[in-house]
Amino acid sequence: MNTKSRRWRFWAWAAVAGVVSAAVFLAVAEIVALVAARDGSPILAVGSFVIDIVPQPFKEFAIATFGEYDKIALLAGLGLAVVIAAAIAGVLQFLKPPLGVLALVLAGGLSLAAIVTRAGATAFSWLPPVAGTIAGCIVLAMLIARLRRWATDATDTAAEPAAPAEPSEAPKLLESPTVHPKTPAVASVDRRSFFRFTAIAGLSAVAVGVGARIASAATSSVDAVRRALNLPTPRSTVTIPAGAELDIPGITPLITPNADFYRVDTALTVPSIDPATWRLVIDGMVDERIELSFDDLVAMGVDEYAITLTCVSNEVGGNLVGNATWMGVPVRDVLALAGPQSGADMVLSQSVDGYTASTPLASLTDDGLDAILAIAMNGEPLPLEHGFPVRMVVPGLYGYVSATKWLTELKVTTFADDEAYWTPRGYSAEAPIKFSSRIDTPRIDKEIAAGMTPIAGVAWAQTVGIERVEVSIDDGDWQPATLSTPINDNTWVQWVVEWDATPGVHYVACRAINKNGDLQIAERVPIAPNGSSGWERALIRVV
Ligand SMILES: Nc1nc2c(c(=O)[nH]1)N[C@H]1C(S)=C(S)[C@@H](COP(=O)(O)O)O[C@H]1N2
Ligand SMILES: [Mo]
Repeated sequence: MNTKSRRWRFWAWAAVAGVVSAAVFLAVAEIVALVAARDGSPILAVGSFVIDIVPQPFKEFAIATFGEYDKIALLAGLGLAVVIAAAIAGVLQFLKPPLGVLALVLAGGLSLAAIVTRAGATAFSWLPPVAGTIAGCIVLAMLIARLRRWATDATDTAAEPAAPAEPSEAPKLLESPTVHPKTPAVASVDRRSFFRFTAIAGLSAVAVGVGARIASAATSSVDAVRRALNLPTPRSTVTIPAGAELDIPGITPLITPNADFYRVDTALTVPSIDPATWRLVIDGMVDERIELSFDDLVAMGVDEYAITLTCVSNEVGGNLVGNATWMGVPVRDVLALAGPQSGADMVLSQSVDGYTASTPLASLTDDGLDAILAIAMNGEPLPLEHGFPVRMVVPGLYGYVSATKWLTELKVTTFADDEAYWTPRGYSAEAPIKFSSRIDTPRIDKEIAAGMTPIAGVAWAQTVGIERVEVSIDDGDWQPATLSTPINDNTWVQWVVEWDATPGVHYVACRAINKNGDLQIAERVPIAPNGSSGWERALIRVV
């Protein structure tokens, strides 16, 4: 073997040793996190940190490209970055110890910073990254020491000038090969020792790391607590009027099942909160700071509400909108316990993971608006990913300024004094939902047969209500659609137009008129800073 390829071989093994050390780092951190501090997982903390700092256009790109898998894509990207950085650390340690160990310490320090600065960091959050760093450094130092011995022996034996570690030493080796009475057997002993340690460290890291993650998922008992939770009987329930649901194949169901309900949040792992220990704090500009337990909240009396939730990121024709029945307590009743002071104009709702939303105080105290703290969704306790045990739901406001999940605090304040999560990230501090309409069927991507075909969809104008939906085919006259009977003005309605489809390609457009007589905004604008607008125009192929 020539010198060059021999050197590359050692570099490659150094890179492998680096990756194995990083795996040991992560595995030890995971197992310590499992035992001592669940929030101390370095990879998740760094991932959450990345979510918070990436610029808005990149976030939109990620959501557009990976959709619901954006978080998996983020973790995969992060994993790749860890592998590359770890490989470099391995090579550094091989070339110039203790450079690689120092790099690992630096990486550990960064993950430590990401962990302890996160909202909800606990007293022992620092332990997992510190333990992981120590273990990773020891393994890296041991593996590379063996690799360097092997490299030196191999070089001696072959009398090649390829001492990979310290090139300055190479001439010496070449000059006096006989002063090192090494035999090929010695080199192979060191080689075996390196391989054995690498394999043991690598395999145990994978086993421990994967085991810890699985155990962590399995023992997050909040899921069991949720399933065992007895919901109170609501004082009033939602009545679904006759004719509320049209019988049309392909139309969105009137009530979105929980499993199909869109999910949008910045949480890399779903927070698990036990309702038994959950507390809601109402503070800020209030007469009295109040703390409520889950039972306190439920004891205030719950009612059922039907409210359609909409995400500011919903594009024209998009599906980041869903309709559910929610069981909850009016926010105004909860705020009244604390007594908001005059001068306040905003409530900053905060989640256990540090997410915040700014909602106008008036939207929460208005008697005519059903802003609620919800504990149930479609007759079940809130699903974990939809905010268990308590979230806010406010009709007429985009989710990011109102629908805080895993709610822990309501801070009565002012728009002048406080800023919510998305405000410095390119979105408006206040954002009422722009009313809109959507075509569900026929689908743009599916040909249909000529003949009578329903064109149908949904339309929403939360707090105001939909008066009319109109459809235009091939830029022809706007014809009124038949509407389903609305549940209330906070929910979407379904609409349908019967169409005699002729073969060819057709444009179908829809627009809504709300009960104030306003026409849906025609101008196409992007989702930032306060929601998309424009009429949906679908191209339908008829054969
Ligand atoms: N804690 C927390 N709550 C949050 C968010 C978040 O990122 N974190 N996202 C908000 C946004 S942007 C929307 S649209 C709604 C979505 O609620 P869903 O996931 O239950 O549909 O939750 C809101 N509540
Ligand atoms: Mo959203």
